[in-house]
Amino acid sequence: MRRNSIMVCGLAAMAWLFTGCGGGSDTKTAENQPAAAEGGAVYQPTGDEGSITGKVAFPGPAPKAKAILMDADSVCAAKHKEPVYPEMVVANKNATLRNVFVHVKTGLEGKTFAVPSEPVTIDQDGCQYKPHVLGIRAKQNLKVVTSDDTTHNIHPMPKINREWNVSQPPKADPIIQSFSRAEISVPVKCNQHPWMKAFIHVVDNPFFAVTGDDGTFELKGLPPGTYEIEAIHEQYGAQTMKVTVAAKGAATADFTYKPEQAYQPSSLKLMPALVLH
Ligand SMILES: [Cu+2]
Repeated sequence: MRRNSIMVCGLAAMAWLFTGCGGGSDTKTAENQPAAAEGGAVYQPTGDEGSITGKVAFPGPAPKAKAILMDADSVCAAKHKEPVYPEMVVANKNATLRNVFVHVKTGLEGKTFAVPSEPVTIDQDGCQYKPHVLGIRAKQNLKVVTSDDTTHNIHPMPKINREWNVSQPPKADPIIQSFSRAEISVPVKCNQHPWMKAFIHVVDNPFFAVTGDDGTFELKGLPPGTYEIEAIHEQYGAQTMKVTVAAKGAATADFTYKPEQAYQPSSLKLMPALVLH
């Protein structure tokens, strides 16, 4: 009997521990606070910092996309006079690619950077996420707002962070959440509207950018050093490049994605290099 009761207590203690780790209110509060960087002194600029700029080229025409059918929710449909296309592949007029997340993947080991107290905002507007791709620091607040007169249910699906989904009716207060660990490519969906998709990239340094309508990016304030820069696109995957930033230097990192890569990923190695006109 005695042995059994010890086991029960042990199990209860374990259950308590797991609850405490996984989703207890204490943990939740801690996660929602902007935190100072962990693991040592925060990096102090020396005046020698440099930058990396680049462009993400996208030669050739973008694959044709079907317009999104929003008829399932008349509020969503009514907000658009023009057809709305998925943002999976958005080619710019200057033959560049939008929504590519570029960041420093390696080279900053041993350095820590303060987490901004300002949140990163994602809006649900016209039943689309704005922005479609965003970068955020681990432990930085994510502020979810809505501009729609319909209820959304935002649902990020991380692999190593805590998964959550929160319903947000029209005019509701912003939802404040955060991700405790760095994790690239966290898919986000809306449980109400299956076409709503976004990607959140959670990183542990401030050197990241998302390409806009000119396909360029800039990573400023980098300590001198050699870095592995990674570009990530939801359809075309990841590419990396080694870049050295000299003291007060301005380095370049240009990437290229080809439209056909998205649809034949398994045969890429067998294909000769394609020339696009
Ligand atoms: Cu929604």
